[in-house]
Amino acid sequence: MKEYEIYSDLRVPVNSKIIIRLDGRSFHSFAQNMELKKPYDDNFCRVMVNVSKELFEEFSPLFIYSFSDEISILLDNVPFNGRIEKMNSVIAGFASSSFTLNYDVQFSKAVSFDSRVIPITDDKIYDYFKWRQDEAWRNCINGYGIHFLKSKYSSDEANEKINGLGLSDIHELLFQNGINLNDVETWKKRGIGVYRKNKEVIGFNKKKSKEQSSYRSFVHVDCNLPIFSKEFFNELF
Ligand SMILES: Nc1nc2c(ncn2[C@@H]2O[C@H](COP(=O)(O)OP(=O)(O)O)[C@@H](O)[C@H]2O)c(=O)[nH]1
Ligand SMILES: [Mg+2]
Repeated sequence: MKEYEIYSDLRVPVNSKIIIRLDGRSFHSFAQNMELKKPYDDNFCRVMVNVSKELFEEFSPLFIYSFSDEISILLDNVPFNGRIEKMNSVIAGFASSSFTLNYDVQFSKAVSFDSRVIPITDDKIYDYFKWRQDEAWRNCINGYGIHFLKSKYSSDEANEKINGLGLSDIHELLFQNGINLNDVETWKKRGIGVYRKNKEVIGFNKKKSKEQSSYRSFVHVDCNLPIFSKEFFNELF
């Protein structure tokens, strides 16, 4: 019967880079059921950061980027010999259970993430992450915008109003009403990155009888990302 498993050999080339993007399934309903704070719920974001960190430790990617309910994982050491079914199912499963383990409140319905594999070439890595970071920014403005409008109008009216506004109109509307997005925390506007960073450690060299410095890498969660540039990724790897 093994020959019936016709998709199990679908692979990406092992020497290539890929991005795996996870997205929470029906997290709009999850947010409603769990009464998450709007537009940003600190505890939900803490959990997503922990999931990203655990994914980093488990699959050793080059870079992870997360905002809202999505996580993009850039891998150069393609796991599972590049088998797509295996990568999508294991990594989505890992994220779902990590999310559940990290949540401090029990929920009644199981959560899940969908997962997709995106082959990527070096020259497109910046474009990909810039695309997702622009989405994080749009999400931030819209999130604050709809939250403000719903405090003034009915839900239907607020939705109707926001649909007629561009991003700069929403920015202006918020500003006129005392909400300055410049003062909002960077992670809400630009998302969160996880990557390896070098740290200098001072040790004592017994043979030479003197202190000596060396570098050790550690997993860094960056809540103060810059606006992505090509240089950011050139410095990273
Ligand atoms: N209240 C709240 N909701 C959030 C937060 N982060 C993500 N969400 C919800 O998650 C959804 C993610 O968008 P999307 O993936 O398109 O919706 P889905 O298909 O229902 O998962 C948003 O629409 C929000 O409803 C948060 O910090 N607070
Ligand atoms: Mg989702």
